[in-house]
Amino acid sequence: MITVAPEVAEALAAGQAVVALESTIVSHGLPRPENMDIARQIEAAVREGGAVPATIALVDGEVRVGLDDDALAAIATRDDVVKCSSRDLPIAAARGATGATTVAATAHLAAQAGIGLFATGGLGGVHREAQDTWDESADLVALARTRICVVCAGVKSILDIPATLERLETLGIGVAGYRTDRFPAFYLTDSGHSLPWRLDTPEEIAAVLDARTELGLEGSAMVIANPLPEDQQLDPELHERVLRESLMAAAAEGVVGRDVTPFLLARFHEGTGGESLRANVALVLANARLAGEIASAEAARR
Ligand code: PSU
Ligand code: MN
Repeated sequence: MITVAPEVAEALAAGQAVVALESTIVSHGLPRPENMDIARQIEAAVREGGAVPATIALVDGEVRVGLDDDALAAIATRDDVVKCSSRDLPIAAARGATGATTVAATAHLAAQAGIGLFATGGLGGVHREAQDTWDESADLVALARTRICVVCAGVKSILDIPATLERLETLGIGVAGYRTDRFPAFYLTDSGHSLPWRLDTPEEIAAVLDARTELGLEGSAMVIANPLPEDQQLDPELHERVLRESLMAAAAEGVVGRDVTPFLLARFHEGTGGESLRANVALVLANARLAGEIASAEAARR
């Protein structure tokens, strides 16, 4: 059920650098029609970092690791693309559905295919008011049991960030800042929370990943938090205002379950006059490039 694109399969067989990319950001996280071009830019950023990109999605029931132009276009433009977390994969696959994979589902499939690096925008996590709604992304538990290193700009700023950091700690998911000891907040450079570890080069991160394996801790994920430079972040006041409006709209419209995150991201893209989109693209491209560099550093150690 898993088809690996020839370029990706060859790179893996030769021990070369490969980076997995998720597809929910393309189908549900970015507005159309820009999403298609941005998806290509993300893949190009992985190549700039020295690795082969492998965007993962479900196309007509087939898991594809590495998408050709037609598959990418299907994910970016079709109206029947389902947002698939890990638990949705078997049902969607058996039914022949077309689905975009979240961080949880992508991390799982990447590890199955033997890919160790993964780049995304921001992880899912504990939602605000989760004490009432119990809304916590499956990304967290999936990362707790998956052999992967994820490069991201922290967790999405729509979430309860301190609660998410506590859950990452409980679940045994390693978190380190890239050239910072401050945890980023997706559109914002600094969430106001500090990190226990800071790593400064792709080589240093590759050494940590090797140590993880040697210590028998490779069964869980390592998160590399890569912040947007301050001059590229979303204006914090604009962020605060749009966030408050978006959360109120979600509550008023009764948005629940897997629709919550796409709803809030879409509100941001509308409510900030394109500013959140600009920041989102900038941070994903930076993460894709860094993941490519880490994958290269890892391949060089092999
Ligand atoms: N990062 C982005 N945009 C996105 C997402 C991440 O920059 O759209 C997606 C990822 O696929 C992530 C999902 O796994 O949002 C989280 O959704 P939920 O909160 O429903 O688990
Ligand atoms: Mn949820």
